Order: sequence, then C-alpha cells, then structure tokens
Amino acid sequence: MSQISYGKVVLSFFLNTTIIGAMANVAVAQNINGFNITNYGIGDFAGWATVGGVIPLTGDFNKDGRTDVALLNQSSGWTTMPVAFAQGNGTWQITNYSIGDFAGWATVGGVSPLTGDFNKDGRTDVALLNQSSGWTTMPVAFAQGNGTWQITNYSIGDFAGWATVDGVSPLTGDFNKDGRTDVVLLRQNSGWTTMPVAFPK
Ligand SMILES: [Ca+2]
Ligand SMILES: [Ca+2]
Repeated sequence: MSQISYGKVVLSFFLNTTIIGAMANVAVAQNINGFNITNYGIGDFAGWATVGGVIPLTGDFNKDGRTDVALLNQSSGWTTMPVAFAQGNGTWQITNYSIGDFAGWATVGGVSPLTGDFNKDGRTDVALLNQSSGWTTMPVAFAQGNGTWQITNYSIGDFAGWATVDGVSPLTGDFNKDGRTDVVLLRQNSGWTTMPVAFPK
C-alpha cells in the first residue's frame, strides 16, 4: 500500500466521484421504456359499470399497495358497492358487498363522493358530501379490506351548510399530517375569506 502514488489516489478519487455522479444522474433521469399491456376479464363488473349513474372510484381498498376500482351507483336500485381488486398482473378479483343505507344516500342529488383514508388504516374509504342542502352529516363507507364496508354517519356541524354554497369545491388531503384524509372547502366564487377544513377525529 505504501507504493500507491499520489496520481493513483487522485485517479481513484476521480473515478469514484464520476461513477457516483453517473449513478445519481441515472436515478434522477430514470425513465420508462414504454408500457406492458394486459386485458383480462372482470366478469359481472363489466356490466355493472355500464349502469346509468354509476361512478367509478379508485383507491387501495384492501391495503395491498395496489390501486383498485369501486363502482358507486348515484342513480338508484343498488344496495352494494362492487370492487375490482387489482391482483398486480392485470387480473382482477371482484367483490360485491352491501353498503346498507349508504347506497340510498349516494343517490341524493348534489352528493359528491370523496375518496381517502379517513381512519388511517391504510385502506381507502368513500365519503359522501352533500353539496345541495338538507344534510348535517358526512357519511363514510370504511373499507374493511375484503370488499365489505362499515358505514358511519357523523355530524359535520356548520361544515354541512358551507358545502352547499355556490362555487364551493371540496378537496381532500392530509392537512395536519395525522395519516387521516381531511376535507377542505375552497370557494371559487367571491365572498369567502376562509377555507374550512373537516378533520376526522
Ligand atoms: Ca388494492
Ligand atoms: Ca381507511
């Protein structure tokens, strides 16, 4: 080791920093090389998706890290909320479990479905915010992970009325970093100076 020359040390340092620099560049400039296309069956889910008033919602409803697709019927006649659970290879596993009273609430005019993990269990849930009038609550269908849902319907106080004001857009996000999705009301007509938040507790 005593034979290592100053020049070799400099060369080694140069090569190492160059290689590390090149690796950093590769990480920053990472790209894709196209798409792998799949096209697998979804059974009854295909027909359900064609029903009038059905809204597709995305989220990880079973906390496996893969985004799934749910169908919420905002017209009438359904008592369930089907889910196509992504299997990761382009195939899907279909469930179709009851959502109780939530099904009827979803059909009320002016109701907007909002997705998020409102209870921090890692599974995406679905909330219903009524932007017309008459409600004092914001129902939530909590995903249980196996395609079933647990329904709650808690008061949101003044927030319910504010949601019905013209020009109000509901936005979801974790605004206090507690792991639970919150709901914000941003008014895009003039007249408000505030931005209300509903934090799940
Ligand atoms: Ca999933
Ligand atoms: Ca959840």
